[in-house]
Amino acid sequence: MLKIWGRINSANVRKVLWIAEELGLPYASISAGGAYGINDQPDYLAKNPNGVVPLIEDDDFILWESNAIVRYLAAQYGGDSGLYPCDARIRACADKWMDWTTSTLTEPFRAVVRGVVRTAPDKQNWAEINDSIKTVERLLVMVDRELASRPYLSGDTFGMGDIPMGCFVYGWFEMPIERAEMPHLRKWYECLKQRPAYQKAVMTPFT
Ligand SMILES: N[C@@H](CCC(=O)N[C@@H](CS)C(=O)NCC(=O)O)C(=O)O
Repeated sequence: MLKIWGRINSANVRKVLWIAEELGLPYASISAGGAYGINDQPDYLAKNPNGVVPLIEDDDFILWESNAIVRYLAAQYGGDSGLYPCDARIRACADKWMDWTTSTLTEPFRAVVRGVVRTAPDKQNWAEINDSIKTVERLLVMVDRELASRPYLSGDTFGMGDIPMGCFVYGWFEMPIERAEMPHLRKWYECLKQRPAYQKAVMTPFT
């Protein structure tokens, strides 16, 4: 059975749980990282020398790097679901949003989560947090614009291109912060919230 290593409150782990749920794959979720540890142990490091989560074991196939895992599972088990688009151009656009989420959005987003959710209220530095919120907002405006002209980041139908951003957007809308109005982003998020796989894998306590 597919094994998914990683604490479920990590956005990168949520991506993998979500695609597994979308595909209806049976899997075992193994807590690791953060307070669970394990990811600094030799056995784990032998599988992922980066010492981070997520990691999957699909029989004897081991893979780390969350977007690569989402692509692999969608390609290997997606059949004609469209989760892994066949058309090279549609797939390239999905890839673009997946990689942009990781390369550009993740760091400023993490700064907001660290400041708001993972820092005790009496230690929070709102000047710094607000700077990070502004950076994230400036980036999300690009996503809002994209979603003005198409229903999904994967194109006309839901697909792997929606998965990384969908995991971050959950945190964005659930954190107790003031947010600029982004109607297309909000509409897309409301749409994702209707998906049983999103409810189960992503909409878990935001800690
Ligand atoms: N680029 C990697 C980043 C993985 C990463 O930074 N994972 C974080 C959690 S989101 C981690 O393992 N942090 C250490 C820990 O949780 O102990 C990926 O997308 O898989």
